[in-house]
Amino acid sequence: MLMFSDLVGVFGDDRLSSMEKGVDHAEFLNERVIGTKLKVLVCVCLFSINRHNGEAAQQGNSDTAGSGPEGPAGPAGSTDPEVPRSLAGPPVPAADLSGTIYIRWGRDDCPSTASKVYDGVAGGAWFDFTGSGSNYLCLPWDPVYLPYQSGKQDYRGMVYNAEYETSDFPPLSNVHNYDVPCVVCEVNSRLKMLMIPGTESCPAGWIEEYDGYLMSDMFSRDSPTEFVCVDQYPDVIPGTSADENGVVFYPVESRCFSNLPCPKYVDGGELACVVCTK
Ligand SMILES: [Ca+2]
Ligand SMILES: [Ca+2]
Ligand SMILES: [Ca+2]
Repeated sequence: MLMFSDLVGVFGDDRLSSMEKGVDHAEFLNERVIGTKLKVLVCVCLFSINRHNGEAAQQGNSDTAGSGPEGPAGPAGSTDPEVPRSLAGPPVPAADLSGTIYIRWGRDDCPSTASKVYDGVAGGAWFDFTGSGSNYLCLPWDPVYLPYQSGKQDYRGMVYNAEYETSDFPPLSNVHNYDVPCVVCEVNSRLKMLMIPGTESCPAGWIEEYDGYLMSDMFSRDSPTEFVCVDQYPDVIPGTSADENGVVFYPVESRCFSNLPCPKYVDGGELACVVCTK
């Protein structure tokens, strides 16, 4: 049971002084309840005024953009700007949303449709090894090493230079055994890049970057390479005509043994290719 003495520590001096003047206990408690209700009423009124002011301000803003029916309440959010930013990812400048890159194999210059990122020397895994990677690499002329273990270790992949293997292919026989340059080209005004094998022209609406011959390692290797498009007019790295192999670039023929749509595809025809952007 609540004792009068217990109230001494709860109510202020005015309340205590009125009790000291003879207000009985029940009357005092009744006044206390009414006072509490008044406080609640004041809080509700203040909340309503604040809310009304907020809605009025919001209405004022929406009026400038045109008014409409009030939509459903959205999910609870945070005013902390870092919360929605982390959910949506960092803002990306519009300029970074456009552009693409490609490697022009066999050249150290980009076509007029693109700009050079860097040029270098083609490389890859040794043609007769069964391991390491299978893709051709465009290695920069000036490598920079992180701290490395000196000497040659067995538990490694291995990268070598690249050579054209085109002695029996008249259009490119002049570059046979020369090492292969490459260049990475950047296109800022188009988003998409596509290498199309089997043709030397791009579909309508696409821009041709370069065309040439489809190439890969020869068919009988234990470790195949990828297919890439080597420029129709390839350059060479001067002074590299020695037959040193490394990773090698051979022309690629279409064959009609199975189900290519021949005779549109020529049995034994070295395939063209084109790199297109859009
Ligand atoms: Ca060579
Ligand atoms: Ca060779
Ligand atoms: Ca042929």
